[in-house]
Amino acid sequence: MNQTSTPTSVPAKVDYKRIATEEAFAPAEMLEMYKKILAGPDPDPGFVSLMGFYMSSTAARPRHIIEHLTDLGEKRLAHMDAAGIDRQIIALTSPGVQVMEADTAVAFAKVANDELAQAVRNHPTRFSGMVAVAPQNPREAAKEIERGIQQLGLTGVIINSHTHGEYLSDPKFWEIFEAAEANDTPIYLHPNTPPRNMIGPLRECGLDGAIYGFGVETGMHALRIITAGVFDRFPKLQMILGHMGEALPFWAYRLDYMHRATVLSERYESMKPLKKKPSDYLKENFIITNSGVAWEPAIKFTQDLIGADRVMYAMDYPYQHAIDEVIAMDGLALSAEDKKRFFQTNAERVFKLV
Ligand code: 1DF
Ligand code: MN
Repeated sequence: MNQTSTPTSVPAKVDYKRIATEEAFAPAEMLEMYKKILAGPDPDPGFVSLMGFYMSSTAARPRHIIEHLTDLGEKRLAHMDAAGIDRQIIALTSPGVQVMEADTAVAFAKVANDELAQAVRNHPTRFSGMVAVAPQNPREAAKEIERGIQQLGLTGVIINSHTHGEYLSDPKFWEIFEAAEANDTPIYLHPNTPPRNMIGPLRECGLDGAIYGFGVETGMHALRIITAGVFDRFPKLQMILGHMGEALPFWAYRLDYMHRATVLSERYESMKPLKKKPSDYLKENFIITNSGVAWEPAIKFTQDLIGADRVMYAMDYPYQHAIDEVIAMDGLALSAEDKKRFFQTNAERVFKLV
């Protein structure tokens, strides 16, 4: 498996643009702040497991990742050229500001967004960027969405799943959804490690990170947003999920059956009737990327469920920096039209690139 940048071969020239939609960056200043949080009292165990590891390991993959997370210039562009990536949609890496204390998070989100916006201005044909927000302060998050979209020229909002163990299904956060809907911009719900009260059994066997814990936590988060009625309240809101929808497409039948059964039997105060089936929201309010999953059966299954106009390409640079996967995705058995949708035109529509 190609886990670093060493190309095994070179992607062919193709008649579509390759737009990679879940690509990460980290300001060097944020990594310094992370060091302090890690050295402080009782840091979040998921944060220790994830960033504590990447920032201290001397193994090749973590060193490659840390070196390239902070670059928004020539190194990144050279890697994009070598992998045939025309444009990256860049977001503040997980957990972004969400691991910080509220006031610091609000202030640093602005710094990170200014830095990303500057990189996009420097390389307008190669980079686009998403707005990072601090859900710790929903009012400020809503204002930052407006500033990021209307003034900084960013596109989309990145939220790295839970914030100190809290989920966006709680109405206290819904100002954020209101702002995204009002600014007609999608929210990318990106993984985080599971929170303190969930991580135990995953951490003890090494399954808390991107291998599985990310997907369990983020899939559950998306489901909580659906079952809380967020899309009945904000019907135009669009959310993006990576990693083939964190497996939710595969769950769709069971979710629909059991949601209906649970609601009808009035089992939980917290599970109220919805206007539509859970899978209907997946089809109408979600866009799914194949970040981390360069695998044709999963991509085709998801296209069958939610439509080929809702499934987009992502690489997850620098975490899954794998040129052989670009070549594999060029070889997907799709019509020329659907291939172009997957790599290019869906992203252009969703992020308003043209
Ligand atoms: C990892 C994977 C880390 C993804 C990430 O951000 C990330 C990893 C800290 O492999 O530890 O975004 N990913 O999306 O798959
Ligand atoms: Mn990612």
